[in-house]
Amino acid sequence: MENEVYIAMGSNLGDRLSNIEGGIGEIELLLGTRMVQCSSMIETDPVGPSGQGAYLNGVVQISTSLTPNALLKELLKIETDFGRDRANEVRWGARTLDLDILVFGDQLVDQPGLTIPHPRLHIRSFVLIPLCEIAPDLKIPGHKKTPREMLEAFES
Ligand code: A4P
Ligand code: MG
Repeated sequence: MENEVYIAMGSNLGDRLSNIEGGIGEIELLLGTRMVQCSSMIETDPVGPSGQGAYLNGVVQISTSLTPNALLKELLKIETDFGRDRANEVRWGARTLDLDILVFGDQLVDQPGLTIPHPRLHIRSFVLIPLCEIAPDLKIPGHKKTPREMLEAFES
């Protein structure tokens, strides 16, 4: 069985665009997975500790037969391939590549290392702007609002 999955991408260290494009290339190669849509990559002000550079952010939609846990494992591996060093990071600090699962079909996941839908997606404009570009009317499990409505609420 295949699921439609949305992944948020972010980078603010190193060659940001090549980190993100490289990440997309690796996601496309995952077993049982195909790319459906890619948003534009937008430059955003950092949210979190000061002193870090601007981010490039975007969202991709894939269709995959992987399970949520198997996909997370692969995404963590791809982040590491692109130089992510979690051992020396501060929370919400600078990173070469961040891959967060936003939505996984109609599934709700709440485990120690994995929460889906992503718990902060509705308060992050750097996620909502690119998500709205490719899926403004997406039905998000556990949420009443669509991405478009979430962004409107955020902007008002
Ligand atoms: N994890 C749990 N749920 C998920 C999920 N749905 N997708 C676990 C991916 N991972 C998930 O990840 C820590 C652990 O979360 C993982 O090992 C996994 O087991 P992380 O990447 O270190 O956490 P994070 O991404 O730094 O934090 P989080 O909580 O996702 O917050 P944000 O909101 O993504 O903050 N400013 C701008 N402009 N653009 C950004 O992209 N990103 C952050 C990160 C801060 N400021 C930013 C940006
Ligand atoms: Mg992350």
